Amino acid sequence: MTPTITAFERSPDRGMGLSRDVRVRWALEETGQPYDVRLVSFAAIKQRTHLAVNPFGQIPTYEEGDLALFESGSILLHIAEQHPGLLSADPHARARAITWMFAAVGTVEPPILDLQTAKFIESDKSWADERMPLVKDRIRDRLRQLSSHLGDAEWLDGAFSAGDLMMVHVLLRSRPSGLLDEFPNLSAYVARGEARPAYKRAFAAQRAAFTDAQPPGAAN
Ligand SMILES: N[C@@H](CCC(=O)N[C@@H](CS)C(=O)NCC(=O)O)C(=O)O
Repeated sequence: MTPTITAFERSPDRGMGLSRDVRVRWALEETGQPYDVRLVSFAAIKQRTHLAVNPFGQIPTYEEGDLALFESGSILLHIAEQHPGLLSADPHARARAITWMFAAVGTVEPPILDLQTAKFIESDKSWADERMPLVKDRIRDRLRQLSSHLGDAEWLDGAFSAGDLMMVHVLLRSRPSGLLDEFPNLSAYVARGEARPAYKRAFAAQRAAFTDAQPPGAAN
């Protein structure tokens, strides 16, 4: 059965590929699965129909028959477990890839999200400027640790996996700040992810949804 995912009809990232439906689209593309997209507004995700699928009123969601999931990590794991391509058949390699998925969302993503909170929600506070270097340094700490682990390797643990997919997408969110560029091996790692045909298809699909939603000229 073809799954249906949700994505913003007008993504706040203006089609830059940062919204979390992209990681789900990417996983579906890597595993060669067709999918449908239900484009939703910010208002719609706070309403009862969407809250029945995601109680936190967020995208992405994933519906497949009578299965309804939320949380991009859980959705990715479900896709990777159902279809070959993102998790090794070797139980240990598989467990390590899942560990990297958790590391991406649980350890690397939080400080990156904190920077967005600092920029977009707290910037008018009297203490905002003072806090900013601390926020950025917390990201640097994680990037430095990840950079040191990755070294010259192509992917985090052998072949490309669901762990790399999640990590690359999480790291993409740190690029606009310039912090990713401070770690050339991580920049190159992200670029390798972006160069994958499946990523390109996922990115293009998300961007098309954004561009289609804009009045002519508005996306420039
Ligand atoms: N931990 C969740 C986070 C989901 C999330 O924050 N989604 C954003 C879009 S990328 C959203 O829906 N934001 C709207 C809101 O939180 O009101 C996941 O990984 O799926």
